[in-house]
Amino acid sequence: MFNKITKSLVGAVALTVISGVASADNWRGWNIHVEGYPNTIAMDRFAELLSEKTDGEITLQMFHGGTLGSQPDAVEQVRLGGLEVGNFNLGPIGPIAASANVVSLPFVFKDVPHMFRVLDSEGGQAIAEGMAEKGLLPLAWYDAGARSFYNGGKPINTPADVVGMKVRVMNNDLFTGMIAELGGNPSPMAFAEVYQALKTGVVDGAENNWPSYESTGHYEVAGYYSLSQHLIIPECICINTDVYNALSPEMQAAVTEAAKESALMQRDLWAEREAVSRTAVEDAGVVVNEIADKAPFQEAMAPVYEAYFETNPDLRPLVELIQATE
Ligand code: BDP
Repeated sequence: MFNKITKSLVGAVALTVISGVASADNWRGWNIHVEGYPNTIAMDRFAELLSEKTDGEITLQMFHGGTLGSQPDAVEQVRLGGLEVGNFNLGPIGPIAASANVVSLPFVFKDVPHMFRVLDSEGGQAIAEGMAEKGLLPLAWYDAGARSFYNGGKPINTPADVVGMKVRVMNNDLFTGMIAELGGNPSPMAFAEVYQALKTGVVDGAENNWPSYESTGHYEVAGYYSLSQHLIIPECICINTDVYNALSPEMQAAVTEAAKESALMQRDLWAEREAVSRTAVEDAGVVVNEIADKAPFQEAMAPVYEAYFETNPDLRPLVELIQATE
């Protein structure tokens, strides 16, 4: 009996080796958002699809709510292979991959559909290649809407309203430059710290899209939301480049397919959540204002673009390509 079992076990192991079936890969994934947020739901779906499409050969355990650390730290973790995947905003990736930084130039995209048209074109290809070279291969793009300013004191209508204001930004020189050119005091800070900083007056304001403004509770402590829509930055499901390259072509296709399906789901959920979040904060008493003339904000960004081109002269054509994309 024992012998029989041993024999069949040996046989099974031999078969596994012959057919090249590796033992399951257990991946770990990072996400900053809370339960119920579109990205959280879509990353969980990505994990399910990964198992389904790889017949369980790849499994992904998601860690939501930034429990595995801040976004800049997690970006490094995925690059170095400490984590396999993450849902990242391209803002904090720009300082690492210069081509990915084009999407963080203020007002570079006309609107979200324009951003996706660029990402689906050779522009997106160039951005993706630049990221993959730095160890972060984007499998698919998520929507993160447009970011606008909010603060606790008054509506913002002109750059003069930003003068002297302490504004939290994500870690990226383009964002500190953006606030400085408007006359404000930029304060780069981890996402998790912003609520307390707004509440205690360490900063006067911040900037984000509707869903994050709402899900973080920032609207409770910064009740003026001014529709500047100065940044439209995509997000990725990013994978460590070496992990991806080590997969068989079939596995690579399965992983990419899972990511793309997750992204389609995320974009639908995003559209719904933007409206729901806006209504929720307005019902809670947030004062929302349109900015009648955004031109002064756009014009103030000229030095930010100049500084970017000075450091990255070779990326001028990519920016021009974006601007020329209909
Ligand atoms: C949210 C992004 C998230 C960023 C956050 C921030 O989805 O990745 O960490 O903004 O402002 O919109 O830090």
